[in-house]
Amino acid sequence: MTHLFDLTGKVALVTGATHGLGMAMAKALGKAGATLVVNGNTPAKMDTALQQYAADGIEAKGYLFDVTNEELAIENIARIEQEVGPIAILVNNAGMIQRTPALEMAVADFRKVLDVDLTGPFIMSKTVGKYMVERRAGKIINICSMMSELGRDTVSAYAAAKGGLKMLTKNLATEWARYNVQVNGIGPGYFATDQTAPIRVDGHPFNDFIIHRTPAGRWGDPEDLGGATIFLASKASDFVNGQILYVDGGILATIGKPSNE
Ligand code: GCO
Ligand code: CA
Repeated sequence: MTHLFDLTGKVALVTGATHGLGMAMAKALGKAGATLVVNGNTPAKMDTALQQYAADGIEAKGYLFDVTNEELAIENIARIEQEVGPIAILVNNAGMIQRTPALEMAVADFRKVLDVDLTGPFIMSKTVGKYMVERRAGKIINICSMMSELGRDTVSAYAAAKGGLKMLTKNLATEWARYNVQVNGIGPGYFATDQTAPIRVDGHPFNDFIIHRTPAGRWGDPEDLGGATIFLASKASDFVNGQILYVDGGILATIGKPSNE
């Protein structure tokens, strides 16, 4: 059975993989045998990241470019295809969040979040998808969020973008399933990363709230995403199309419980 999950020889490109969930998912793919290509947008972060991959026994190649710039995406994808090999797996992970109440949110900031979290994945999927459709083979994994399903104070742009990314996933799955390209998503619950560091500090009311609100009773460890990532990147999911696999410790399964229980 294990050959179903074997990624040996497959080129996997993970965007925003210089840290956090992107790095954890990329490492899981690397450990399953994939040849890793790491995208980032900050030169200093890339150097450290490649050392961290190497320390884990994973040889990764880094490509620095902004996923919201179509011209750069086209150019860099062509280079990766030439220099590393045909991209078999694309993980659209690069993203950003801004926590501001809607009434105070500048429209320019709203647009920026939409650009990074939704238009970026579209640009990358379109660019890599062109090669995948031609080859009649490919796996695209869009990193969604609890905010693909739920709202919360201060994250209007992020929720709009992640809800949109869920529907982009279903739409691309619809268009490309006939070409043997599977487009699916992962919806992480609340994970211990840099992104959540400001709301995770001990004593912060949100920290206690999340632990209480999550049936598993804890923040996710980035390594908890490895299995879902390998599944959606491998032969095991060849007839799975347009699904969002929520890895959330049970958050979406429940309405929650009173705060004193
Ligand atoms: C927030 C968090 C979330 C998480 C994650 C939840 O402020 O609510 O940062 O947005 O990062 O995406 O699934
Ligand atoms: Ca991040």
